[in-house]
Amino acid sequence: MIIKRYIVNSMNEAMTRIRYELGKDAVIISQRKIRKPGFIGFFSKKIIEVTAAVENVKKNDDYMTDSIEAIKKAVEKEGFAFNKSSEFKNEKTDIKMEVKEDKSNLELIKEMQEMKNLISDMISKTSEKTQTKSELEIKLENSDLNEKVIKSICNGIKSVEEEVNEIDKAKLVIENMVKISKIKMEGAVVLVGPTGVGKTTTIAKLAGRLSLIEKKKVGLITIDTYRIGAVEQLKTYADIMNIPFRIVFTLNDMEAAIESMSDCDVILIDTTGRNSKNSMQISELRAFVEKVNTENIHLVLSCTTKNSDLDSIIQGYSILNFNNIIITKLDETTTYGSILNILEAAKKPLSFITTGQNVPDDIKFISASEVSSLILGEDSIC
Ligand SMILES: Nc1nc2c(ncn2[C@@H]2O[C@H](COP(=O)(O)OP(=O)(O)O)[C@@H](O)[C@H]2O)c(=O)[nH]1
Ligand SMILES: [Mg+2]
Repeated sequence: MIIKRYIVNSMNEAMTRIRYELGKDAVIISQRKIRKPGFIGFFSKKIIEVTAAVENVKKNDDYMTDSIEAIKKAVEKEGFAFNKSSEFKNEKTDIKMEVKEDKSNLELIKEMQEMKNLISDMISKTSEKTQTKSELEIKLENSDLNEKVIKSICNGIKSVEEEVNEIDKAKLVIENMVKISKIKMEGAVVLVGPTGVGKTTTIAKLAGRLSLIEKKKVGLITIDTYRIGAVEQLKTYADIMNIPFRIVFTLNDMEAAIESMSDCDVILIDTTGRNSKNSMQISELRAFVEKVNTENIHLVLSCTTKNSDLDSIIQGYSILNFNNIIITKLDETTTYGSILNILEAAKKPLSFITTGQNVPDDIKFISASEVSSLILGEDSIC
């Protein structure tokens, strides 16, 4: 037991010092008012003498050192980045300075203990997770499939009867999940989707393929009048390919433009990228699309679209009744989970993928089995 006597001006001061020096388990044994010793003390204000005792003292510094050491050990054990002892020394010095300046030691100790618990919690959760992950789960996660899709694949595997390994089972399940569009490129074909995903470029690629390779009579219409550059871009392609091109400003223009191309096998219609969160803009576009009166509407999405934005984009465009999906910019990624993320979110079949900026070359049909191989990392686009 340690017994200590304090001469203080107030009980507040006594409590602070006792808590600091002896810790929260200390007890006050006695307190009395006294005068400072000597002649001067006789005229001065009374001061207080407090005696306190504690069973087993652990200094605050020791708590801190323990916490830091524990964190350090836990972190070093897991091989985290900050395992340089110098960084810990600095951290310790910083903490001490802070203590001197303003923060209550007890608060600090509490925070350190909480941090310690948090880190060990994190470590145990991470190691639990990695221990139970199979080779397949790692493959699926590495391909950037979202959690929901991974779950569907894992559930699907359970009902595969073929006597093959887990990865081959997943391949079959993915193949089954990927629906490929059977729609023919004839009549009016409309492309819709957010700005910058590659609609105009894709229209040019399709126009090139259909007219130059398949020798079809193709017409081009654009209602992308918002961006001057976009109209110019498509007009240039139409001129090079020598195919009719019309710009549409009003609903009546649309009718007239389609009428003027009635001798074409395919009329490709480019649209403005609309903000899917702005229902006014989408409704405006819907009126144009309805005028076209076609069942050949493709929602164009880039594989680089954030997973978290997919649902709201698809939801926003759903009033246009798109019935196919085109996925662009697959050359810009090395993981292909986004294909299935998009198809699962849209619940519509895939018509084309695009794989670069070259017109007309960088557009492809792809089979479900090719998509499956890409997702499982057995193949790549470029
Ligand atoms: N890397 C890559 N870029 C593409 C692809 N398709 C289009 N782009 C580029 O994406 C940008 C926007 O394309 P654009 O057709 O104007 O998009 P829109 O706003 O949807 O009509 C342009 O720089 C295109 O060259 C693709 O498949 N891969
Ligand atoms: Mg465009």
